[in-house]
Amino acid sequence: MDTLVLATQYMFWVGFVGMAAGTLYFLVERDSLPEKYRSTATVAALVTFVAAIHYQAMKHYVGTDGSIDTLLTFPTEIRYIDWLVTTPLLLVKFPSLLRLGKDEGKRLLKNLVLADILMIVSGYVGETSINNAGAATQIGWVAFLISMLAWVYILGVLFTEVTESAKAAPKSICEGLLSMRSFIFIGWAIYPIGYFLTLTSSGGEAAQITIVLRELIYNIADLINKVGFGLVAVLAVKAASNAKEI
Ligand code: RET
Repeated sequence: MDTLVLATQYMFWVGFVGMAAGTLYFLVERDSLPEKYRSTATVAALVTFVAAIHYQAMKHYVGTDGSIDTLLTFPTEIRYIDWLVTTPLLLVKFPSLLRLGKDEGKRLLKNLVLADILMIVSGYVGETSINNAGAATQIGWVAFLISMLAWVYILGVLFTEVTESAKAAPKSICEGLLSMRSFIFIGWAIYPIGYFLTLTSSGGEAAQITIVLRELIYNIADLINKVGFGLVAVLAVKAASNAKEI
């Protein structure tokens, strides 16, 4: 238990350092990409930079003293503000790498971002209600379902429309887009698992532990989905440029 609390507290630290290091890497790599594709690295750096600021704040709130009371005061609103800003930025990378026509790109982005905002806002409403009650709530369940539906919609768009257009992109970019699609499918699935843990708890100390575990899971998922996802996108552009496909 103490170890779990400490591990979660230190993962806020590791999250901060990882996001800061990711930002530096994406900015340094940016200039080595073909000009038309540099925005991919810029957006990746923006995502990790915004996250680094939020992790800096969160790590300050949750402390490093191994005490569960300190950790349970973590600010859910900062976590969700971070997601509200960073997830649309992650989704922007799809139309930008596909290099779609203006109208087509705009429409695709609009659908993805609206569903994404619904997913995050609904998750926030559910999670704060669970935190306040210290256990599962009805609002928590309804919000979970709405959020899940929005995520499934995003996956639907990625597996149909985006996959179709990806086939027309240069080979390395297409491969990168398909891996990025897997991040949204597998990497993003980690978040509802974390949330679900708190939905199945009935209160008391056990419920507090699920909240701590949920935050640990979110921290690990964030590193994968922000730094890992950015790396895949940037390396795909590099590979395409090295192979003279773009
Ligand atoms: C919530 C609520 C329960 C249902 C679902 C959720 C999804 C959260 C996701 C968050 C992704 C965050 C990322 C941040 C990185 O920048 C809100 C936990 C489906 C998918 C990728």
